Amino acid sequence: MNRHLILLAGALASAAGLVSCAVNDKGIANDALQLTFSEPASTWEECVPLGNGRLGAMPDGAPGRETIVLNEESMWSGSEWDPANPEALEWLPAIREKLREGDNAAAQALTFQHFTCSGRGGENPRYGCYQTLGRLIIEYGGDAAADDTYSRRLSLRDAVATTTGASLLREYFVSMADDVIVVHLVSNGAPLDFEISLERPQDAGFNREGTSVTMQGTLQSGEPGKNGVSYYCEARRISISDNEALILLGAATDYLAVRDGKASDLSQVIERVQKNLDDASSLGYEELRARHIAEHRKYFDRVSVQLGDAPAPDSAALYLQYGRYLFIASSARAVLPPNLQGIWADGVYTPWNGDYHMNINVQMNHWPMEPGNLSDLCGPFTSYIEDIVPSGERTARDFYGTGGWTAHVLANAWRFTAPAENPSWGSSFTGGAWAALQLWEHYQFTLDEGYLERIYPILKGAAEFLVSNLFVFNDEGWLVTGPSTSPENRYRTAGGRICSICAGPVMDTQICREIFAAVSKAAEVLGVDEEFALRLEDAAGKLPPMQISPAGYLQEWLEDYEEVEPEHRHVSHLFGLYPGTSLNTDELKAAARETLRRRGDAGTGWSRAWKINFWARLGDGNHAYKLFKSLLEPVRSSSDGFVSYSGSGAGTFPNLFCAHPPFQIDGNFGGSAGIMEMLLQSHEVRPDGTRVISVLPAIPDEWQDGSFSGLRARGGITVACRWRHGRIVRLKIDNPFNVPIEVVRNK
Ligand code: FUC
Repeated sequence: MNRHLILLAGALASAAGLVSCAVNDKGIANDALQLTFSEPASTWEECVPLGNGRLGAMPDGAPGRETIVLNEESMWSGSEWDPANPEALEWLPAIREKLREGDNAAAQALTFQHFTCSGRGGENPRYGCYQTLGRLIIEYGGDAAADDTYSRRLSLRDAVATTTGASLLREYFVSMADDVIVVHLVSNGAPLDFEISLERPQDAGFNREGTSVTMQGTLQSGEPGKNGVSYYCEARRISISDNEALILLGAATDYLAVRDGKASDLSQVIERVQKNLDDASSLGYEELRARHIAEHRKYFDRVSVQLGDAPAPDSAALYLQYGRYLFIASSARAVLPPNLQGIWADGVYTPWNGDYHMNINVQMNHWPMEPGNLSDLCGPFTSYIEDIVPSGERTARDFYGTGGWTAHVLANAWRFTAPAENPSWGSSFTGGAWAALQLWEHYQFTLDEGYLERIYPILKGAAEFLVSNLFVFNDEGWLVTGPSTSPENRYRTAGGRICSICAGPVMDTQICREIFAAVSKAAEVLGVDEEFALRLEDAAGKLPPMQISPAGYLQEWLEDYEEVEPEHRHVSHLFGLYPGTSLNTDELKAAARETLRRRGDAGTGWSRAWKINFWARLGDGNHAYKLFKSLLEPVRSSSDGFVSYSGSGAGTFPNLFCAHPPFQIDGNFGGSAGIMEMLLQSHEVRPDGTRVISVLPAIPDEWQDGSFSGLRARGGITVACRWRHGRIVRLKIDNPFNVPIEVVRNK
């Protein structure tokens, strides 16, 4: 067998292990909510993730020299800078004129030349990069080889990982209650013998004092003479008896002080970390563990799901719950929202800087939050968006000469909102409005008016920016965005030129329509801004119509251009199908179906995850399930790259992390949300305001039997359902606000 096949066989074996572990004769019982492995992790993507939102840890379970990859959510290099480019605003009218004339190639040339930020974007050292904190190394003495009794496990319900074998029992968790990383070691043979150390390839100084090891340093700010974020990390070794020991690790940074321009004092950070460690060590292991599990279960136990009775269907329940698990573990105590790798990065230079891409990724990271009954974890994303709005206002003013706020594609911990780098992808400016719509979802699910009041300025500012930037495109008076792109896709002009820049990409039009509608509705609920709402309604009436190509698909652009890559990973023009709601007629849904057929079922990890949601919204459970299986395609990383059946490397790593590739967490979240969307939908509202609660709208033939409870629907509603032989036998709808609803039982 050549190396490629050996690796592939290994990947399949692990994936099979994951699936079977989730099943017992009662379906997915709580004790089945785990990932199990019979060997130590040989790659990072086999390590299980633990986290409390702020701190992340991934132990490899190695017998002799164990490595635990560490993360702290605010390990960001770089610093804030003003990326204004005075040329941009000067050239904007000329670029728009070229777009109006239909000379997109000329508009593109001008945009590339003049309409991008100063100092580039993600390539600027000041843009920075999310970085791993480092590694905790545990070296075990004695005979440490993995034996027959070896196994590794992650319990999703406990948020505790375990390694057994070689006479050593190891447990690991990142305490949700006490904010430290905990490793517990028990030897049932010879007395414990181990050493701990910390590692980091750069910007780190190390110290060892008694039973503690420490690491501290300052990340590069990217600006000469200016300090970046400083961090402190300490690991303590606590001996309980000859056979039992504890390792406690704490870490923090001064990110907030640096970001907010306040005096930063690392000694305060150190004090905080040491207080956490003191408090945790005074508790004792059993109590630490019990407090952690109780805090985690407060979130995790709200939803239970069982799907079908064969191993493969149950992998969908496991995937759904794993998405919820990752969301809790990357949000609970967080200040920042999960980035492209959540809080589980293994490098100083993370892919795409580990930032917040705004043209699908950061929004997808939040899709499972509301339906998955984790609404109360909306804090990090809400405050992140609040924090970037002033920068987005400057971007609106400096680049477009308008009010409101906007964010383009790249966003980071330093409030970057400008059009970045290459306008072929960087010039899309609906990222901010899309993010605002995700916040609006929180209101729709919870009906929390206090929250709506808080986010109303964000919604309004996003709409204000767009409505002020629409320009009249043709004699019919269509109002369009531009210069813009249909995220990361390209088309051929009539003259055969390959272009990306255009006016009025369909996704932008849909986002305008949906943010305008959201703001009108929000203004009505809050009893404010009647006139502004009328202005938005008027503009919405002038947006271009959705156009269906003679070939039956929904057009991605105003013209029916030939696509350069018909199977492109982004399916931006179906924004209005999911997460949006404006593609809501039978005709548009039929066109969306044809669009999806042409796009195909492959793509990057997150692209497959998005397609599960699309097919669920189209009510096609079998196709949604096909996409889920394609998302689950086993992938293994090796020195040869990412190995998978289809050769694309996209799918799922042995630890169930989504493979873009490389690991990108958006696909986990999008896939988890997709399975929920197959079980329950609540986006439709009848003209009289009645909300449609659609139960089992898109389940595959394989899920003849199943149940779920705790899934949330818009309107503050919680639903539980059981079905047997393809028929609903129990349905419980908890509607505490007595929202007018129409329940559609699809089975
Ligand atoms: C978007 C996608 C890429 C990748 C990157 C982080 O730009 O088009 O596929 O996911 O974000």
